[in-house]
Amino acid sequence: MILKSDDPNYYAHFYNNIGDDNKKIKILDSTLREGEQHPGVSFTSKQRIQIAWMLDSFGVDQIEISPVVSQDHFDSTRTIIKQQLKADIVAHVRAIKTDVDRALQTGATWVATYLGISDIHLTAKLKISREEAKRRAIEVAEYIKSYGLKSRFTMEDASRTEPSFLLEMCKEISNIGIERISIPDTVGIMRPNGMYNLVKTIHDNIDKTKTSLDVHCHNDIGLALANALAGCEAGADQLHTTIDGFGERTGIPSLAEASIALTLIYKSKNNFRLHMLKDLSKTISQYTGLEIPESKPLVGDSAYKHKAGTHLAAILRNPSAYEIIEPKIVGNRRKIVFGELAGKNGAAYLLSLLGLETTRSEAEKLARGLKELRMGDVLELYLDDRLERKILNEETTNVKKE
Ligand code: HCA
Ligand code: CU
Repeated sequence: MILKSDDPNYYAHFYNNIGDDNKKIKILDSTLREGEQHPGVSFTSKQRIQIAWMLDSFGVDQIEISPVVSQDHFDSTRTIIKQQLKADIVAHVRAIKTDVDRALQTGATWVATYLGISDIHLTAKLKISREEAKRRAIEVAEYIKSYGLKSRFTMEDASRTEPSFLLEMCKEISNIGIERISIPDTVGIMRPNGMYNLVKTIHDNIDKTKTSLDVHCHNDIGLALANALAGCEAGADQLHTTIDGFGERTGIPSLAEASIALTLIYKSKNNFRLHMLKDLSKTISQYTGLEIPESKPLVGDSAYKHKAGTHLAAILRNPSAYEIIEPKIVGNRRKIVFGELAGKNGAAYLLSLLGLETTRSEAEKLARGLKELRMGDVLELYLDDRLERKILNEETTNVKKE
């Protein structure tokens, strides 16, 4: 257990009910499949291979890619499988035999098939009955097993599927020996407690020695990660992410947020190379041309920027006052902003960086001057290692007594 005196986050962990015995929750990253479904995103084959290497080196458990989108995707999948990465490469296809055949041709050992089973998907998309959907699912699942492949079956639109039909489908698929079932909230309509109930019902009713559960939650109301984590609390042991959360519409949880949530506030055991997170995010932004919002948690440029005078005063003594995890852990950097909100402590620190000692009234004068400039933020500074040492060792923020 974490020692109270050492850890400023101690009481938060106490409320979060964190012990040392928390189960491992795995991550499947779907940047190469769901991520490419984001409007405007299309990777080159080279980029896909590089992303797969990076994700593998980061330490995700599974990497998902669709080999059926185009010949180019097929070739990328085949090449990625040939790299013999540590992560499982999951070929994601429709629940159709010909798609499974195509996955087989890539050399895949893991295949995920998906089938929309809510009434709206059955009528508006597939134009088949529930009975036909069940027949198709069983046929494809048995087909996959006949090749000795490991596989996942996705109950697409699970959150809007009639509960007894959903359960019946899950039981059938589990009995065939399919290793994983994905329970997606395809349209992002769940609240955390609802996702918990949905996953718990399935988890309580399937043979857990045969089948484990994935959760795949969409972010249409901004609850994707909260819902995915609730699903894991209810019994799922793997959640889906993409780098920066790209995906259909508003996407799914971001790898950075999910991996830090699991590590920091779920204490799920893993070997993630968290320091790669900022670079992963930068690489994806470069490849997609989509900018990472400043305020993006953990990897955004303002995730570790401190501005208000009261915050600066505390940060300059001990960054834990306003940071739950150090920026270098996720490969990001701490910045301080001097301007109209800097206050006398910020002003005194600014002067101390220039080698000037300040009295209280001088510091107050400078703080007032910064306000009267009416220029908002005047200066931003990275607190690199050298400056951080200055904060922590030299008490530079102490204003001289007059
Ligand atoms: C899709 C649907 C899917 C599948 C999720 C999964 C969803 O775009 O093919 O296979 O776990 O959100 O339901 O992404
Ligand atoms: Cu999805």
